[in-house]
Amino acid sequence: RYFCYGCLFTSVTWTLLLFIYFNLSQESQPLKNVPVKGGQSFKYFPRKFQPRFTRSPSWLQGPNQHWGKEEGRKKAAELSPEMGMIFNEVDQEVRDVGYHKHAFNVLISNRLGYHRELPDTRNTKCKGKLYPVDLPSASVVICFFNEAFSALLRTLHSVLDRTPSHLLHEVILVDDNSEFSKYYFIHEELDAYIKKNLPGKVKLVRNAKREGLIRGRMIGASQATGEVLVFLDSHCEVNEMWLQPLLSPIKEDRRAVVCPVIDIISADTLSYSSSPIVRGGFNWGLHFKWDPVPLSELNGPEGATVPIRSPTMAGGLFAMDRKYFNELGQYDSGMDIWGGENLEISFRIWMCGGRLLIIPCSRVGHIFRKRRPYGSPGGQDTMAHNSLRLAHVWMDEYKEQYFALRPELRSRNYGDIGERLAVRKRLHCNSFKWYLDHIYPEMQVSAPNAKAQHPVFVNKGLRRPKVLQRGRLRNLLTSTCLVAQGRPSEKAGIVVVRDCDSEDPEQAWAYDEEQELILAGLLCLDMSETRSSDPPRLMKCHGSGGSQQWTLGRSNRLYQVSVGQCLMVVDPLSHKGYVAMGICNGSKAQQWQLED
Ligand code: LR7
Ligand code: MN
Repeated sequence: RYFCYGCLFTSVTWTLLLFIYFNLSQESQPLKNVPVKGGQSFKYFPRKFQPRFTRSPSWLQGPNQHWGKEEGRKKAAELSPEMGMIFNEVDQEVRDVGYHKHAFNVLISNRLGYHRELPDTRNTKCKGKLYPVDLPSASVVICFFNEAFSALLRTLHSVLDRTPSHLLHEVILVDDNSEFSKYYFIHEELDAYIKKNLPGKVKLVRNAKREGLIRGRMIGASQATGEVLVFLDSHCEVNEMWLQPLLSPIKEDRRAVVCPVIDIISADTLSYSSSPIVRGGFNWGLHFKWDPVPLSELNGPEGATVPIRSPTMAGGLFAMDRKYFNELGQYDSGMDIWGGENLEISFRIWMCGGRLLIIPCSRVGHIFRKRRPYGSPGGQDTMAHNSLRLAHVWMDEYKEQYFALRPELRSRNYGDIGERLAVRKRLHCNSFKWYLDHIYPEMQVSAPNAKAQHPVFVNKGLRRPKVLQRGRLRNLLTSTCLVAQGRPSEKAGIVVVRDCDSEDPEQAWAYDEEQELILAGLLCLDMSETRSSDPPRLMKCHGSGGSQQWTLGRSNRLYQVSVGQCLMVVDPLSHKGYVAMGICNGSKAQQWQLED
């Protein structure tokens, strides 16, 4: 009998090929159809558009083909609303995967690059202030998990660009065991970038397992050797003269813990805008919230430029003497991933002899997202776990206020808090009642507060933006008009085109200075932030741009800012009148006129 060498060769080759195929396709597998909250699936692009096997896709790294460096360097406030325009499938993929993975517009972030000018949002009186030259040196600690490369690099470069080098001792980046992904982050690449471009002051450490931002910061702090620790989130941009006003009160009093004013970087447009001056509070659900600053704090000849006492901090951005941070008990290392540590450190600072201040002359921008794009490794509610620990250590009898709102947590296990109770004892801290009486007298006991407030809406009041133009919105190809499908109501609904009727009040659109399109004086034309394949719909106006921001521009196109596409009639011959978003191409189906 003879052996079939041909058969052996064929089967070995096939096995090998199959093996290689499965291994290589593994990486893109989970990205193809990722479940999102609410049970729907998020469809990615067909595999041929996925830049497979490239370790360094060009679009992860700074501006891409249509926007050069110069465009990105322009002042944030003057950014063209078309910065997010989608030209091809790669742009589309960057945008959609970016929103899914990061909950902000990564396409625009990449196009901005790593450096940009920012509007100086300080009160003019701040600009004349002088600070001592011999301030303590700072170690900036930035902890991150799965951060978008361009956002992280812009954070880092903004610090390097805007900090006098004698004050910047070092920057410590703590990679909290970010997952390997060609879509957002490759640790080795960041390492290589730093070694090549930023030797010296920037140090990168990587956690062997995911620790969460609380232990992550403790790890960063333990490596630091500067006199002051400055913590930042990984999607910030520091503004002009940001550090000196923070260091100066610490030099005067080592027990002063200071926060900059947190300016707003829009998650949809990346535009940078000034935040009103507010201070930190909390509610009995143990959620952080912003409060107006009491007049008593703002008085004095210098007005809104002097430090403001704040009952709590938002958590991400603050500076503190390094030795004092250690003396005061760092953080509670029994807290996981995200949440609660900001109230814990705030209570601890005030109750144990320190002061927590907001410094109006120091400005740092932060990308505010509508949701957190990651969970905890085991899916636990870490906010509840962490809040429970803080309530048991710091809140004395007032923890009952929390349990009244969260009765299910009363019997829940929160681990060992012995070390934290020892900290409280060692530092001879005041009671929680003392804190409420002296630091947060505004807090209502027993009447639980409302939900946490987003800073964007604070002080915005009831001002309605000015209407610039009114009329029907007619499509130039079909000569039909954009209306609500069914009656416009408080509920979300899609829009379609129907025969124009100049008498019909439900075809009346208003275009205002915030670039909103409002139908029948009631609802705004809105695009879902995550899926540009969804049709546009009518929603309650939220007043913060992005998904409700449209430009009525060149060649009559109706361009949607956060989606990067143009509104078009889908099938001009059909009576259904469906409209959708599509890549802007100037065709008649994409031309609209706002007319009487
Ligand atoms: O497992 C994780 N590991 C991390 O390193 C989870 C997160 N992180 C990093 C993350 O990459 C980011 O740099 O930790 C940082 C904060 O996480 P975000 O940006 O997802 O959270 P956030 O901005 O909603 O968080 C606010 O509340 C948190 C409570 O734990 C922290 O205190 C954040 O620092 C804080 N951010 C701010 O205060 C910025 C202003 C926001 C407001 C109000
Ligand atoms: Mn953040």
